[in-house]
Amino acid sequence: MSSVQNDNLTDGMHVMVEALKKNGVDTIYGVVGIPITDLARHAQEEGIRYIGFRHEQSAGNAAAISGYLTKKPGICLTVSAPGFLNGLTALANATVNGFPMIQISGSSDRAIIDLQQGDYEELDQMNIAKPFAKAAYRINKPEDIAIGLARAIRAATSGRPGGVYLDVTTELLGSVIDKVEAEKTLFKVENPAPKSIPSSDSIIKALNLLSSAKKPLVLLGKGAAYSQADELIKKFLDETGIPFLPMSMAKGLLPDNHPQCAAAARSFVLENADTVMLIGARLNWLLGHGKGKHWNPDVRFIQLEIDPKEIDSNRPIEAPVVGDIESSMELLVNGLEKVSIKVDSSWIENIEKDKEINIDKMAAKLNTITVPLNYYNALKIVKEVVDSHKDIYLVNEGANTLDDTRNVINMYYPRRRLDCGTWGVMGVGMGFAIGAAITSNKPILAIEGDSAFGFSGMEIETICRYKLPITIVVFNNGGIYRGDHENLGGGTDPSPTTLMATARYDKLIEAFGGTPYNVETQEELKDAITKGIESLKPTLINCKIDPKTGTESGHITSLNPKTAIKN
Ligand code: OXT
Ligand code: ADP
Ligand code: MG
Repeated sequence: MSSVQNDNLTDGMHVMVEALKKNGVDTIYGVVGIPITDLARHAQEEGIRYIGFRHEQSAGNAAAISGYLTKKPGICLTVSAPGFLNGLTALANATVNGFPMIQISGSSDRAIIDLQQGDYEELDQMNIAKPFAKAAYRINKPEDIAIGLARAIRAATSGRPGGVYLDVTTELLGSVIDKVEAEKTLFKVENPAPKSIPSSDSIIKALNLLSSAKKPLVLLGKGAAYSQADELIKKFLDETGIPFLPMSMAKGLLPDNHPQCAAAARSFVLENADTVMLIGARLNWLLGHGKGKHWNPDVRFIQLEIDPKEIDSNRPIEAPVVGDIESSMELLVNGLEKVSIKVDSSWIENIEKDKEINIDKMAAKLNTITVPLNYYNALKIVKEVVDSHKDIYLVNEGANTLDDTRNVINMYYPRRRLDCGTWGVMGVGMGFAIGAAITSNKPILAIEGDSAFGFSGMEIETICRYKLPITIVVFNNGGIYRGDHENLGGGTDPSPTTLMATARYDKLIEAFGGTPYNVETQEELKDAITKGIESLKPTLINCKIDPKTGTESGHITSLNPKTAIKN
């Protein structure tokens, strides 16, 4: 190692590792190179697990999802300029989704960067990171490392969590400091995400509003899942009998087959609820901004939210409860004895009726056999396997592959469904799968569109290198949305949405010693997924799907400019 380390002296790199250890960081996800290779080596030497990726975006996604699952910031380590930029998409995605993560990036010589004199991998990284991160800091002196890390940890985890950028210059990593002096600077951050207790007035107002409702609905978002207030949320719903609708990543907070779950009557409950209590969910595009034809125009809102700026963002919120969800739920549960919340029996009955209609429609799709398979009859098999492996983590991305999987596959435990989230971003798949496997030590099933898989597919080498229990199913319909589009210009080039339907994605994992399957029938799919999951070994299943099934953009066709849709 090039760094200084003798009896009296140490350097920035060693101090950084000590500061990370002191704060309980047990894993770093990254890609090494100048100037952070020795930092990764030394972290490993000191017992921090280092997971090396093939691309920084996946390392960042792994860090972000580990942050979501643990409430501790996931750490991503990147090299300067291009490595930093590769990781930045994941950092931005973490910020948009509210996942706590810290991207620590090496950077080149400030003096040269500031005069734009053309340094190796020159880039003014901190200023570029600022608009994409919740906060951005640079550490310039070794004696500031512990403070810099503390600022990053607090910013990532307190309030609405998010991605934090931490710039460490080559000079800092190599700068020498007296060991005793360095030791004195180290500390563990005390209570990084303090409780935020809502006012008692806001709790009373929320409960009163609920008690005046006839057709109440609780909308659970991934903020509720993140808060880990699972028992309190369950108690509140059990005691009040209010139906609930989970957003995608909140599925499983209470089991999807819970009698109060209204997922299969989504439109009906949104159109008809007279009072909606949002728990850790934003009224953004995924909820039609809380207005328009999918909403009861007279609906009254309660919102449990940690960020006061989120309140009234799209619709006026009559009863904001600003605080952390755990504290808020505790007060709400305790307040239940003082109010009478009665859900109209006709509301429950009508939800049941709507659910039954949709469940019958769904059953018809699941039970129709086609050759080749389509999304639904393939997902019927995935559903059966998940139903007998309820604790599994499900990673999911694509368009039809995403939307159909979300609706068909029941989740049974909190924080088990990990997907494209707020941005609908492709490329999170392998990073999320790896981050979830490392964090949970449990089997992971990734259901991937063939396009979606391509964004992070090379990480199957990472999966094999670390021998992770990840089973990947590629729904290969030969395209982005569909595989049967023509080149409108009549030329021989494939259309913009076309991919190779004949591709054998299973062959890729063979190169790295994983287990390949190529399947075309329900029986083959069931056998392959079951064996993959139970083997606890890296497995990739290429599942042929009819290129003619699927719709443009999955369930969000309507977001395309109207004239452009060619289904
Ligand atoms: O109530 P009603 O009657 O309305 O019925 C609803 C439910 O009640 C009912 N339902 C059920 N019925 C019975 N049983 C059960 N269990 C049940 N559950 C629900 O079903 C209906 C419909 O329910 P749904 O879907 O919840 O309702 P709705 O109204 O659609 O919900 C609205 C939304 C917005 C909440 C929901 O649709 C949603 O969450 N959508 C997320 C969409 C999303 O994020 N999509 C990803 C982005 S698409 C696109 O951008 C893609 N790109 C471009 C690109 C991206 N994204 N990123 C980057 C970095 N570069 C480029 C690309 C390249 S996707 C994509 C790749 C696509 O190709 P692939 O090969 O990967 O994938 P394939 O499409 O498979 O080929
Ligand atoms: P979804 O996509 O599932 O609807 P969003 O990401 O849009 O969820 O919303 C999650 C919301 O939860 C964010 O506004 C975020 O500020 C909030 N949130 C996150 N963690 C907490 C918490 N511990 N307490 C209260 N609110 C939280
Ligand atoms: Mg596809």
